[in-house]
Amino acid sequence: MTDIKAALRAQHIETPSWAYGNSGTRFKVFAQKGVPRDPYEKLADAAQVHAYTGIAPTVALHIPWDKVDDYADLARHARELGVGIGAINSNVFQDDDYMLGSVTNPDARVRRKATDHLLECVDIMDATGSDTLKLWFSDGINYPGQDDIRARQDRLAESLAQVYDRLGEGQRFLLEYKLFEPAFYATDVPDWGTAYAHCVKLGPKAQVVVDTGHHAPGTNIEFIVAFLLREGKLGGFDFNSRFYADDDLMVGAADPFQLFRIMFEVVRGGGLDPEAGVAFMLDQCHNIEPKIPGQIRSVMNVQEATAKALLVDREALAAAQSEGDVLGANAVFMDAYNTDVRPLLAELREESGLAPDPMTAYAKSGYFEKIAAERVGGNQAGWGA
Ligand code: LRH
Ligand code: MN
Repeated sequence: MTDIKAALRAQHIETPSWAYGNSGTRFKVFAQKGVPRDPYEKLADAAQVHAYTGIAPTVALHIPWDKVDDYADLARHARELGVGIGAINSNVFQDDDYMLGSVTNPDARVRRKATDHLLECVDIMDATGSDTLKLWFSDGINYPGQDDIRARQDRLAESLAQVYDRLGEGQRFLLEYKLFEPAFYATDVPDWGTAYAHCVKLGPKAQVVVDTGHHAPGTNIEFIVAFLLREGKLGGFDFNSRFYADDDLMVGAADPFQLFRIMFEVVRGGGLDPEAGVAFMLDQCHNIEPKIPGQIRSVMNVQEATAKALLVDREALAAAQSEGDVLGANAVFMDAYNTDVRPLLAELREESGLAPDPMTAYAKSGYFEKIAAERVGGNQAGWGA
């Protein structure tokens, strides 16, 4: 049990700055009380999640949603709050110039503009001490014939190579894939295979990020995780859950068993070891639920799935698998999944000087009432879409 506790204590989940801002769908973005007005307030809210869970010490930024005059000062503010700046997310999906694509756009001027933004994000990594750039491209086409699918891959590869060459010592980028939306016929980085192929061509500083909401229904995501880990190309996760498309709901909320299966392949593949360098990031939107408790619950969902994955009796599983004992092997797997790990995690938190139940402790803290009273006026943060 000590190893399991040690692994759980070392767990590191990164929360996204944009989860603390207003978000919604094309139909409506519902504003909520106490929402941050700037990246400094977003970091303060993220620090609450770390304060009560103990395992969320970094915050991913999104540029320009988190644009500030002095990024080094923002990083200093984060340190004062007891958190750090995590992945820097580029944004080449909200400018009118990118209607027909960003780095894949037929127009070289637009491609230059997009690539320059990606390079600016590396400058921000230098200023904040972040070692990870996360690249997601909304690029794609809506109608057959609209553009040359092959030529767009050439343009993508050219831009990625420029960014790759700009990366400094200890820096890397994670390429994110997504099946569709906002493009509805062909997306230029639609699946793990396309992302993997580009990353293999570029080199060791390029890895793949698995956003759990970006697959076709029925996709076996844990297979992709096992494969990428084996290849040393699993750079990280954008955790969320969904019932239909890219719903960005709380991770584990829609399918906790899938999250367990994913975390089992992470554990089995050595991905939980800090030196494996797998970034466990949340990428979610709390459209109707309170933001900070939503993040706390999400961190706890990953922690519970991880604890169950660590409880799988690997020896018994391997024995049953080698004997071809199908039901026996499945039973070993399900025993772990059906184990209630909440007492173990409550004990772990108390041993780390934390309250056993982060949700109750945060609710009792009065922090929400404080920010709801203080944060009046100004522009609430959002996607700026
Ligand atoms: C795209 C995505 C990407 C982010 C955005 C907030 O759907 O998953 O990771 O840039 O959400
Ligand atoms: Mn994502």
